[in-house]
Amino acid sequence: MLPISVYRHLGLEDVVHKVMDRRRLSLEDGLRLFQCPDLVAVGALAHEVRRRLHGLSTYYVINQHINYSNICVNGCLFCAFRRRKGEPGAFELTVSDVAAKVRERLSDGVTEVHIVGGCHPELRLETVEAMVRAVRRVRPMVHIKAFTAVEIAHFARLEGLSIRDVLVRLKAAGVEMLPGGGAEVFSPRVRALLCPQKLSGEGWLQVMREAHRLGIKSNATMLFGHKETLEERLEHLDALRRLQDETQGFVCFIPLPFQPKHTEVPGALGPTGVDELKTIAVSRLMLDNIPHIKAYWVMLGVKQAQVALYFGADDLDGTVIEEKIGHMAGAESEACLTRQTLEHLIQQAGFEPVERNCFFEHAAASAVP
Ligand code: V47
Repeated sequence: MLPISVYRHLGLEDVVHKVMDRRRLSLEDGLRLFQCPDLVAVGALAHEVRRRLHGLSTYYVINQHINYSNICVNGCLFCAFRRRKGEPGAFELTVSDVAAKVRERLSDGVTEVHIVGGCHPELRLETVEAMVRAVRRVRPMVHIKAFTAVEIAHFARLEGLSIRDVLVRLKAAGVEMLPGGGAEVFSPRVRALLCPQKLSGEGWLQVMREAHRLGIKSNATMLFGHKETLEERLEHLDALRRLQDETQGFVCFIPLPFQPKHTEVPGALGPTGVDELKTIAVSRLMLDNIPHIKAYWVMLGVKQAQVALYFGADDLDGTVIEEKIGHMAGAESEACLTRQTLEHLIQQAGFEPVERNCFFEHAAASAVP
């Protein structure tokens, strides 16, 4: 951390004392951090917390993303991935296509398969259950992280089932964890502007609450740098923090910088580099009960993700292999990274690479071949 006189000069001495005493920051504290002109001072404070929690360990995962379909009824303006059924570029994989994608990577040491799609108007729950079972058959020991809270609520509506029943069925099929997507920002104002058809913020939190109660851990995200205010970002973080107090079910938080290309958000450019780093740092400082912060290289770019390790992030995500959501929105990052590249990025930044599974257990200690 920088000398306390620096923080005194910036009017943040009380915030530093709260962080050092492990006291919770208020939304007002968060706003002062966001408004602080000294990025390095805010980053150094977040780095202090990151060092306290994880030392120099920096996590990565050998994973495979699979999108089973981009057909979606929601029409979110920030999403360049979605298509209507029959529109050029729309796709949907069959159960055997999904199995084939997993089979193609059998020699890669993948420990996590991450499966998400759109809110398809007809795809039945039994089909997605079959996809999960097929992944499990092809790769019995892999961890399956699948379906956002938005997809879960969509399956429930389509099938006339409760959220709980959908989660119970997917868990029985082999889903072990939910990814953090679909949260966007919870603000009803922003959702009315950008994704009025989508599950509400309250609905997203309720799905996660049910999942956590069933023993299904999850991640959480925040899409930032579009139409939201700093206050709305902080309210989003606070809502996650309050649910985490209740359930302890969130493993990792992922701030997702908005990629504007090919989207329909009027006038939005996406966050600047400084805003990305400050948002990661403020997230680390506000989310005192969520253990991990991910610098998702796909959306940040590999170089910025590496720098983010000094601004509160302790995870780089993984090999990914085939990413569509960010790249269809113009993300300029690589399509995939190798284990060697991830380890090099971490080591070159002065940290210690630790291969993890989706629960952040050391991968070597888990029973994955
Ligand atoms: O839900 C959509 C977001 C999410 C854009 O849980 C966009 O481990 C930026 O959630 N610009 C999907 N973001 C990605 C995601 C994720 C990724 C990696 C790991 C995990 C995890 C979760 O991407 C969507 C949406 O919030 N998104 N469009 C865009 N134009």
